Amino acid sequence: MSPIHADLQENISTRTRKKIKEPFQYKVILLNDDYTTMEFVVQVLIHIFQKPLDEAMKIMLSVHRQGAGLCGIYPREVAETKANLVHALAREKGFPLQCAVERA
Ligand code: TYC
Repeated sequence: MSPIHADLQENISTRTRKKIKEPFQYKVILLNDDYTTMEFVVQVLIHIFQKPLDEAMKIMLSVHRQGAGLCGIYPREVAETKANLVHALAREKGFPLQCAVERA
């Protein structure tokens, strides 16, 4: 490759790199309520958010005490899918559990 060609090549790839924008990430936040059982929330954290049991318990208790808590940060479609899954599972069991998705 000639030096001029190498220069051009570098400029092009530099410009290309600069243009790449990372996709926004989204937080899934679990909200407290008075009716959903602690056990169900722990199961949701284990099975939908892939948390180990000890961490799932900590997050659940923190939501119970503070009113809300972070379950994870994901690309938008993943965050929305997880939130929809939480709502669908909770409704199936008759629980009012809610979670929110917001830009990180
Ligand atoms: N507050 C609920 C109870 O006392 C437990 C709970 C925790 C519910 C976290 C929702 O996101 C939640 N049974």
